[in-house]
Amino acid sequence: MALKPLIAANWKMNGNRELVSTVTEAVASLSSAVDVLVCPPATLLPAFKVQRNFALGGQDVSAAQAGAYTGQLSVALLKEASASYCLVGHSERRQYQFESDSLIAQKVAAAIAGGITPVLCIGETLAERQQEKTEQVLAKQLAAVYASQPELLSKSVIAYEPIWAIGTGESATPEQAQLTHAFIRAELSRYDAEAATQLRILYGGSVNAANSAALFAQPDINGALVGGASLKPDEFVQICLSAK
Ligand code: G2H
Repeated sequence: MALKPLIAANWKMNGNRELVSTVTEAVASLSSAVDVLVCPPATLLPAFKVQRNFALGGQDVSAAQAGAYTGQLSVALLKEASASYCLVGHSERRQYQFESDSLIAQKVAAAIAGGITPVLCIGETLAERQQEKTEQVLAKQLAAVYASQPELLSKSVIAYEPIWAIGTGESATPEQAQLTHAFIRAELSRYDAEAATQLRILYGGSVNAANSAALFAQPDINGALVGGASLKPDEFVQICLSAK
C-alpha cells in the first residue's frame, strides 16, 4: 500500500447527530498519515462542525447540475454542505435504484466537473464470481466510465466491493482482493497508464478491525470503504490505525 491510504466510512441509511459527535471525537486523535472520509446520510452533513481530521462525502450525486429533479442532490448542494467526495454507483444504488453504467458515467463526470472527487464503486455478484466472470464484469463497469472519458481517471478513486461480501460478514481474502485490485489497476492502465499507478483502489465488503491490517498489507489495496464497522467509532478508528 504505497499510496497514502484512504479510509472511507459509508454510513448508508444509518446514524444520527449523536453518532456525528462520537465519530468526530474518535477520529480527532488520528494523525494525518491516513486520509479519512465520512459519508453520512446527506441530512447529517451540516451536523459535522469542524472537519480538520477528515473529509466529508455524499453517498450519491445527481448527474444534473440543477432543476426539476425531485429528491436528487447536485454537486453544488453537496459542496455547500462541505462534502468534497461522493460515492458513485454503489451496488445498493445499482440494485435498488436501477442505476445503469451510463448514468454512473455521467455522475462521475458531473462530480469531477463540479470539483468533488468521485469514489466509483464496482463489483461482481456471487453468481458472476462462480461463473468466473469477475474480470469481465469489472472491465465492463470501468470501460463504461473511462473508455470515452480517460481524463477522469486521474481525479477518481475506485472502490472494489464484491457484492457477495457486502454486509454478509464474509470478506474477500486479502489474496483474492489483491488479485482483483491488480487486475483493476492493469485494466485502468489501458486508459491512462500514469493515472493508474497513482489511483487509490479501496476494498469494501465486511471490512472490520480484525481483517483490515491483512487487507492493507496488499500492494494494490490503498484503503477501504467501510460500512457496518464504520458505525462503531472505536472500531472505525482501529481500522484507520491499521492502515498506516
Ligand atoms: C459495502 C460496505 C461499505 P459493509 O457496501 O460500502 O459495507 O462494510 O457493511 O459490507
